Amino acid sequence: MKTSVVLNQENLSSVLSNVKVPNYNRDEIITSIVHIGVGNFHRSHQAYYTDMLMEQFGVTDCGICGIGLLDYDRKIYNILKDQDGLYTLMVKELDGTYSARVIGSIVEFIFAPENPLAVIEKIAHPDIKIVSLTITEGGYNLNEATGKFDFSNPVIIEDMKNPRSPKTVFGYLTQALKLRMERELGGITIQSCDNIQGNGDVAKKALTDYIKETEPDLLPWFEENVSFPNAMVDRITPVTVLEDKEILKEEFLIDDQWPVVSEPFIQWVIEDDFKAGRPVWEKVGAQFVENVIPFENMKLRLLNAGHTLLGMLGALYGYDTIDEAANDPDFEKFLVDFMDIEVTPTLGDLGEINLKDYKKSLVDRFQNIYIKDLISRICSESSAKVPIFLLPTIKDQITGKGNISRANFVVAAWCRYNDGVDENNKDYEIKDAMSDRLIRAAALSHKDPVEFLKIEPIFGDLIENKDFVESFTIALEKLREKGVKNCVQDINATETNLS
Ligand code: CS2
Repeated sequence: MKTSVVLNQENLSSVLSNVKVPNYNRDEIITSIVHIGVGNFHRSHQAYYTDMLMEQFGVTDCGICGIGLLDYDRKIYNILKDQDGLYTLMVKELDGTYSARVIGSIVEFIFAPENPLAVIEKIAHPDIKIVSLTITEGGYNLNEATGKFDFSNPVIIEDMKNPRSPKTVFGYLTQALKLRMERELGGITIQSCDNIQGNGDVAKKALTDYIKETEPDLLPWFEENVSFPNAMVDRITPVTVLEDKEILKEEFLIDDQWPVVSEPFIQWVIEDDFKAGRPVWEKVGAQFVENVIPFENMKLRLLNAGHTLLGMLGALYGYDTIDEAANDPDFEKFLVDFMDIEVTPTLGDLGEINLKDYKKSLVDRFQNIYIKDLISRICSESSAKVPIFLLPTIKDQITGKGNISRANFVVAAWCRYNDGVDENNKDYEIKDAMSDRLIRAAALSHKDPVEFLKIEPIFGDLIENKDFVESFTIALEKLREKGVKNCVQDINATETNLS
């Protein structure tokens, strides 16, 4: 029996030939990108694109330095340290087989809680051209309803008191940018890779607010020298499970402590606004466009909201994975109608994009039985996701006097989800930064559904819209009484105006 090899630089030459490994000299790579938030998504997406550039085009000046900001990041830091920054990307192909590739583009890693000054110095290094971010939808610290930076957040208060040992991305960036200004270094790009409408604009807004309050003298330099391109990012990247690690060990003879698994599909559409230049990611499939907003709109409102829809409905019904929910014919019809009747009218002109094909491809991706994307992943942190993925559709449909029964039902399902128990009486955990408030509001909603809509940072003034409130109330009461399946079937059977 063949034995597996522990993944590290030295062992790369012993890796089986059916696995692609970095053939470039990693010691020669110059780091020009600092990435904050090295989660699975970064590893299946940006780090992969960058690895392809190094491998196929011999580009040597776009190495990535990963930064772990949170205590939670200690695990990935330790693992990547043990593995010399290497990890395996396992793509689950459409026929259920895996293909494996060792990614080498992360050439450095700093664990911020252990060494905050090293992070500030790194971002202020003259070679650094881009600071990219995957800090999650909720990480931008803006109140969803008001759009204002939340200065009451305890970690922000801490950062304002201790600027030299920050904890948040805003504290770090502000200190590092200040150094760059003092050292008269050139401009830099801050590149958000999170699922947010206008993610670059949002990052800019949040950081501007923070700088205004804490280092106002930095503002003129900041406005002149820092750019924030918007981007649409896409690749479904489920949580890595033990079985993935075992398959990698048995089939590919690689012993990797934390491989990353993804679907084959990948997309990255970016506004070409980089202050200090950028890698030629277009050579490996990224698209550079002038205005990315329509792409973002389409992806967030169809894919991400579609995920939330399947996640919430599926969770209540007792499914564990997105493919189970998406292959349930009732939920599939509900999803397709939601996309066609409620989202499509809000998307405006999408130029060249063939929306029909795009929507069809989404259903196929959701239904891929090999991906096994956990519903618990999709439903986590919904308080940050729903206002971005779903509520804009409701607001636009209200304005355009369109149908909102499905989107509204998903909001009701989300409220019901926060009861913490599915329709088979099985408990699950509500993983959400706002879990206490959500659970309390869901409990109160048994008496009066409107209680849930009173969560101001999420719903803002939507509560003032009579039609929305009324249809939410009916949907929630009916859901609790008849169960998700019956309600979905009823909605599926209704006549709907496709105008
Ligand atoms: C998901 C996304 O977190 C979620 O709710 O919708 O992580 C989704 O899988 C990615 O955006 C796909 O690109």
